[in-house]
Amino acid sequence: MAGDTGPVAAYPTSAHWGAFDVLVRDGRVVGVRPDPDDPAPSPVIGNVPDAQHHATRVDRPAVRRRWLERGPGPDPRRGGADDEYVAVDWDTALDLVAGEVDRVRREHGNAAVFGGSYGWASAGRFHHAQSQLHRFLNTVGGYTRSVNTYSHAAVEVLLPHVVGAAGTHDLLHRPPTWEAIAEHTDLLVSFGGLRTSNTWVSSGGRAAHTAEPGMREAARRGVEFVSVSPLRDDTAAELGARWVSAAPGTDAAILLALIHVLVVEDLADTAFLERCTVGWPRLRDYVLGGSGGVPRSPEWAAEISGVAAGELRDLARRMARGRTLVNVGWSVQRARYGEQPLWAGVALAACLGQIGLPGGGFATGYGSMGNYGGGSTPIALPRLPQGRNPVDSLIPVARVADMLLCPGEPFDFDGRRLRYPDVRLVYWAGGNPFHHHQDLARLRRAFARPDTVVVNETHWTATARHADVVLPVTTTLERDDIAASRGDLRLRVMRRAVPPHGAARDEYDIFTGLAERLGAAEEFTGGRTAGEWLRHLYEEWRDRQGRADAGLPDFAAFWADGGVDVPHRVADTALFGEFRADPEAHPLGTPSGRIELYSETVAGFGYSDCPGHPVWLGTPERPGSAARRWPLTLVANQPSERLHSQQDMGAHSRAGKVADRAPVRLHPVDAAARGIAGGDVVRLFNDRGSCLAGAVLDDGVRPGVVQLSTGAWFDPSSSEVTCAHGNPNAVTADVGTSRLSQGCTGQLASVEVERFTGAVPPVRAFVPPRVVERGER
Ligand SMILES: Nc1nc2c(c(=O)[nH]1)N[C@H]1C(S)=C(S)[C@@H](COP(=O)(O)OP(=O)(O)OC[C@H]3O[C@@H](n4cnc5c(=O)[nH]c(N)nc54)[C@H](O)[C@@H]3O)O[C@H]1N2
Ligand SMILES: Nc1nc2c(c(=O)[nH]1)N[C@H]1C(S)=C(S)[C@@H](COP(=O)(O)OP(=O)(O)OC[C@H]3O[C@@H](n4cnc5c(=O)[nH]c(N)nc54)[C@H](O)[C@@H]3O)O[C@H]1N2
Ligand SMILES: [Mo]
Repeated sequence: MAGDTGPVAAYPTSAHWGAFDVLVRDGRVVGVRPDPDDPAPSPVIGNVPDAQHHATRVDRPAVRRRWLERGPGPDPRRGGADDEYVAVDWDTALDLVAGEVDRVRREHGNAAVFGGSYGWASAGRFHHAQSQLHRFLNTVGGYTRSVNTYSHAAVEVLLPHVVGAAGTHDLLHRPPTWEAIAEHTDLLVSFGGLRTSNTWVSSGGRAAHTAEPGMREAARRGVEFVSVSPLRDDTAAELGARWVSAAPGTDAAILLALIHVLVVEDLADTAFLERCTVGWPRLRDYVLGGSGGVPRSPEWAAEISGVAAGELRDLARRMARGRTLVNVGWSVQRARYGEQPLWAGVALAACLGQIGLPGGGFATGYGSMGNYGGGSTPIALPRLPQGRNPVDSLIPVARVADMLLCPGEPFDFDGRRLRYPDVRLVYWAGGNPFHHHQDLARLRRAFARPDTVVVNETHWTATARHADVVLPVTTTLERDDIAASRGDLRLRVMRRAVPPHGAARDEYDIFTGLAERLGAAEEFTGGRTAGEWLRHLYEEWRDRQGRADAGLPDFAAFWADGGVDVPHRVADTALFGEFRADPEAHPLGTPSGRIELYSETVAGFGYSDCPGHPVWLGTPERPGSAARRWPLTLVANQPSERLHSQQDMGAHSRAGKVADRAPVRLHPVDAAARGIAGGDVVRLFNDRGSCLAGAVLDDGVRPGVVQLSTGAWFDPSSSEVTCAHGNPNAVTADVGTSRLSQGCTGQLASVEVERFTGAVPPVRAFVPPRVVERGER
């Protein structure tokens, strides 16, 4: 991939999509090459060279002209197509931001500063944008924070009620490895598939991609796979999985029907249920249709899910025959009522009686993240300490638009009734809410509300274009850092490969500059330079490994070697093994100490959208007449072309576009009914918004379903559609999973699709905004 003149140097580095070498000539990135030790490198690395030097890199601090001229205040035109920026020098920019932080904290208190700032940013343990921002804000009095993730908020909030906090942690971080699955598991049933491209990614970057080879080896050794999903290619063809094509959002019904079969055919492990769970009689009663309810039979579930009753019956019997692992992927809970399939999945695994046996029971994350099933390392990775936040104001992360639109209003969250703070200053570093949030037209109205929006960014994303002050940040290729993800095999050096782009600065330097202006420099820096921090974080991590690892190299040797293998790897554990063996001696962290198939706590909250045991609450989006108006279900899953919105201008991402836009896949029958041909520009729409996309016909998509992955850069420049480029969040609903978790529900939405017959607008997402010199018009 390198050019053909001049000497090329290779710099090993790391990104969330893996370890690779950057090829550099004359200070420019000219190519990439996979790490030779990576058994299954990801093509996403192909986006790096274009993104590094793209026209959308922010090269100077920039201030929105209207904010500069009018001062802080709500502005309905924030992010408008006519917005113009004025370039300023760093001192001016830092004076403006520090002055505004100071004004807001004095006039409104620190809770008026939102530093929730969710997002994946980049790999690198020290220059991690959110950690830097949080540490800075904590030194100047604190901020309103966000809790939990867009990824799996229902896992984080519901499962502690079901299996305890430590049990939830273990489910997320110590599930059976792929090797254990190959050895012990007969059948892996995955709700939400096992998408290979999702395993290319691990937060923090992984030394080697082990999931794809792990799955393949498990299949070779005879593990059978069942993939319950609306897409055939959610599981790689070579695994030979049985595809159970199911209507999206109906997993809870399917799971309840599988339980029904186990009960009526006397296949449920009642000894396990009695010994290790509470609430089974109530759940059994519900499933059987007691107290005037409906029996949750395969026939009942077939109507809802489109999966034949016979197929469900066979599946339940097969599950009971051998060692079975039930995986509920994160997509399944990233929808309205997302708690239900999770809880029903635990209940099904409990009925099978295999929780705590090697390679059996329940899991949540295979096929969602690359490090899941890749082993664990119990000692935490190096991490920049964030200090203490003296402000107690918080929101569930996906309620950001509600917070900005409804200050002072109450909301429910996990049994608590909280109020939204009155936020005046939004500070975002390392995330792209105009990628990740739902109902982007509504988010634009929300971003009009605060007095000031500050964004640190490498690129002119849609979020940067909604900011009043944009501070240019270095990419990982422009700074020294240390990389690893949870459970990683190796801690790796990320050495600076190229000089900073334009005037871009490291986050650490930016926040040091702000802290100096606010009298908190000493507290923020701890008296260390960035280089001293790297050494300190490494040495502290090495100390934590303990005596047995006195052989770990010191920092200088680690840096010179380019990395060190992470010690104390736990290759395998039988998840919940001790609990299973003796639930009295090793109780779970639930009120009963057992798996709660009925939770008095959750029932006590009185939430109709998340009652005391798993139930079927209906399809996620708008039944009845709305369902007839928007008859197709949009699956807005993760893109195989990139990570979220990052590097969408890169070569691998561009290669996936159709008619310049994000590809939308639909079944040929649905396409024919609408006169749509492959390659057409189509419009996806509902009453919330619309976006254009390029049609791809594929019979591996379930009829009635359309699939448009996330991450096309939001392009609101056309007056005819909400997004001209194909960002699915133009049409998704901004509503929580339930009052319990308030999680992101972006995975599914009801839509209609038509051939776009108007004049097709150009995609303008990759044209940076106008930035003028001060005084220039
Ligand atoms: N419809 C729908 N929406 C979804 C989902 C879905 O399934 N469906 N999934 C959701 C999920 S699970 C997630 S995790 C979110 C992801 O949403 P995000 O994490 O917000 O998405 P990214 O595109 O990774 O945004 C990271 C941003 O950080 C910037 N960046 C990179 N490095 C640095 C740095 O060093 N400093 C600074 N300041 N910035 C940096 C990048 O340029 C990029 O703009 O999306 C969610 N949105
Ligand atoms: N290449 C790449 N990999 C990624 C990411 C990325 O942006 N790019 N993002 C990473 C992040 S932050 C996260 S949180 C994980 C997310 O991991 P997941 O949530 O597991 O990933 P998704 O791709 O959103 O969904 C997986 C599949 O679930 C299926 N599905 C959707 N709805 C339903 C349903 O109701 N029922 C059933 N049975 N199946 C359904 C869809 O067909 C979809 O392809 O992925 C990570 N991996
Ligand atoms: Mo995520």
